Amino acid sequence: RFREYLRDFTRYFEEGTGNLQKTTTIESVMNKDMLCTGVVGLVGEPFSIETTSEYDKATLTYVIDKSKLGDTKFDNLLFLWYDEKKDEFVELETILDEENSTVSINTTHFSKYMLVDKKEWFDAWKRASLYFEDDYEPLAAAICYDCSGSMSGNDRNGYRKLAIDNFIDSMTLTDKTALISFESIAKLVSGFSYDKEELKRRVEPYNGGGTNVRSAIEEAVKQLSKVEHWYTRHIILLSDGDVNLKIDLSKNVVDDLIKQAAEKNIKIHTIGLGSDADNQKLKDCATYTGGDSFTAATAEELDAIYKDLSKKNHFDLKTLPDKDKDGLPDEFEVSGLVISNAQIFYTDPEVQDCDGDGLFDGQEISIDNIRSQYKAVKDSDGFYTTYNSVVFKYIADAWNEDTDGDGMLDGKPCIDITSGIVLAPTDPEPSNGNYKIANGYLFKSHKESMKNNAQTKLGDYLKLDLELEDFVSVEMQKEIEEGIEKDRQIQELLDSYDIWFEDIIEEERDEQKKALLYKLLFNIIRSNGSATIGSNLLMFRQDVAGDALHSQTNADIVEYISTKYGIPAEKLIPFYNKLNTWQILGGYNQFYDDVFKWGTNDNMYANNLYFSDNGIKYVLWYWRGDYLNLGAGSEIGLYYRNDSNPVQNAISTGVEKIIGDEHWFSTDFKIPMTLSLYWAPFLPSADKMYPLYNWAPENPQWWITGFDPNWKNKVDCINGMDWPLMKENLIMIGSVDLSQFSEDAIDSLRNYVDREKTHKIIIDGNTVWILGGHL
Ligand SMILES: [Ca+2]
Ligand SMILES: [Ca+2]
Ligand SMILES: [Ca+2]
Ligand SMILES: [Ca+2]
Repeated sequence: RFREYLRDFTRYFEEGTGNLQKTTTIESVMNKDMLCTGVVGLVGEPFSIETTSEYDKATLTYVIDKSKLGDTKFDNLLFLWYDEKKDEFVELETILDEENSTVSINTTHFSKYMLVDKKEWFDAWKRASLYFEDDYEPLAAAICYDCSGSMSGNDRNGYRKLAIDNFIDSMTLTDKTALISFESIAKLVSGFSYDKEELKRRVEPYNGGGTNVRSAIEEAVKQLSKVEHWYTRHIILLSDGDVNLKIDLSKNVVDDLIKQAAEKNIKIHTIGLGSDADNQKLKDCATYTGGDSFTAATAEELDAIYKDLSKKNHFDLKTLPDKDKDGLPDEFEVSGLVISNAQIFYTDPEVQDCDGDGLFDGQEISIDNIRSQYKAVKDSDGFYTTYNSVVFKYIADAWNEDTDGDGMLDGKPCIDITSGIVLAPTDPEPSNGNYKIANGYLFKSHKESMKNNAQTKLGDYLKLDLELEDFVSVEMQKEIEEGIEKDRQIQELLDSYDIWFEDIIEEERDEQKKALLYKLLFNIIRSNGSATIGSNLLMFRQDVAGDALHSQTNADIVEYISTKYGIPAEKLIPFYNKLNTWQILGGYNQFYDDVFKWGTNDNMYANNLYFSDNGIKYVLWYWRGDYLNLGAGSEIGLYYRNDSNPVQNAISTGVEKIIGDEHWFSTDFKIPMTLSLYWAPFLPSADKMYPLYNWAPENPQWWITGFDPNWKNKVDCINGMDWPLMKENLIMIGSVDLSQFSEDAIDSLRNYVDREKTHKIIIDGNTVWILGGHL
């Protein structure tokens, strides 16, 4: 739908202040930031530009390959930048140099920039402006508030400000308000504005002077005469005194000023405050112009009156018929929803969630933050025409379940239908691709791999399938034989000599034996057989496919014994609680990490996620690395401590005194967890992630692990090179279902993650996703 991308663009900067060349990064956000990618009339790729330098001004220049411009005329190239705060693409003064084929802008800040074909861009806004003018009636309200001396008695406690502030807050984004204060004279406090904060800041009622109502209405009529024709126009007049207008409807007397207001379709709403207000005149003004009139005995009543006025007069798009209750009025779904990049979406008024991604249409294209958009377009005669349209806020594509194509669905977690395994979290940024890796997206590859490789069941223990030759070399065998021969000779020697000689010979023999033993141990550790020894010590078992080794729960142990020895599982239940792996008994502390660090030659990464639930502290302790005999692996463990339990507290404190760091207990309940590990070198040329394992055990876990003994020390020859198995290149994806915990517990985890920036975590509902590696 968009023109061919002009990938051959080159870009450069002319220096501002500071060395911008070196400190600035330019990244294409094509097909990553979908709002920028979808800009109507886009030429080439949109770029995100960031710098760590301070500068006053920089020039951004594109060198254009004219042969690739297609239908776009060079003269029609226009720079836009994306104002994220206002959700608006802003046209920039673009310097065209056709001779040198460059297009430049001067800028004082960096952001997202792109080139568009000016004609296409403005034509799109012309089209967009056609939709709303008939139906859409935002409100323009001129608030005239009395600041005469008598107000000091009538509004001692500042109710005027409260009521006006609340009125301003109730404005929809397309409404606008002007502020006029008056006493003996009227003062324009603010012309029409959308800026609620600025308007509220300016509302500062005071008390002093007379009550010149006429001057206030004059100013209000003047201001309202200037607003665009599609606005409904209102004056909200508050006064506590005389009304210096000639009006008496009972005698058909109407002041010219009020007639003028009525002719301009301005409704005057009036509020008479206190006993001295000229309520009859105020009422006549309102009646003549079609407004409402109120009386307030005390200022306390003002807030309710302003609220009433607001409710009655704000044109609220949300009140239009919405058959499918998806948040979008039917007529907009049919006539089109314009977003800030000038794209127009059409959705089905009878279907809430057109693409079935868990987000209603109105959550993808939102009415909540709509705003007015004006584009002044110069025609060929040099005249400007203003086009107005209402812009909806784009969150994601209502017709695409994965808007940015990163594997995470717009509005719900991705779950495998047949197995029920959770494959990816809800996209935290549905229109901005996240976690790019190996020429693709992490979760896109992960989902594929999970579908093809996920293991759910444990199989057998790893068996030693090695001959002695596998870890004892020919030379060593010779040495051992020689050692035995030497032993025999030494024994003979001992037999024939005096006893005092024995110690020296004994020592010599020990040294030789010791050296041999070390050599043997070293070779065992380096051999494939060592994984068997390590995994059996830890009571690990292989998954059914033999992809990797995993820890088991006592439920797994019962299942294993029952199947292997034909004992019904029920009979094993009495022993169930006794069938614990030592990891359950041991708890966890920093000491294990230190051992791992040693076992991996520091090629490991560990981190802790803390949270608490009902006074009990929890930690998710996770780890990944290349562990010497088990190979590349990762773990997530759930531990807890209850410091109010005296026994636990004594144990923790005791252990902590010895190791100088925290000690935790393994939990006695289990929860659903998955764990996957990949290898992906940090290289631009890397085109895929290599799966080590995808482990989604059907039994819930308190501790999930996976080690692949085939991946250790070094990755053999990929792309014709040997790659070291660095922890950075090990990509971990774990999911832990915390549904068992309270909302507060998940909130405390969220707070912890927000504070600690060292984690790569996605909290999706009750599931926490733990990621690791160069992401
Ligand atoms: Ca609807
Ligand atoms: Ca949807
Ligand atoms: Ca969608
Ligand atoms: Ca996505």
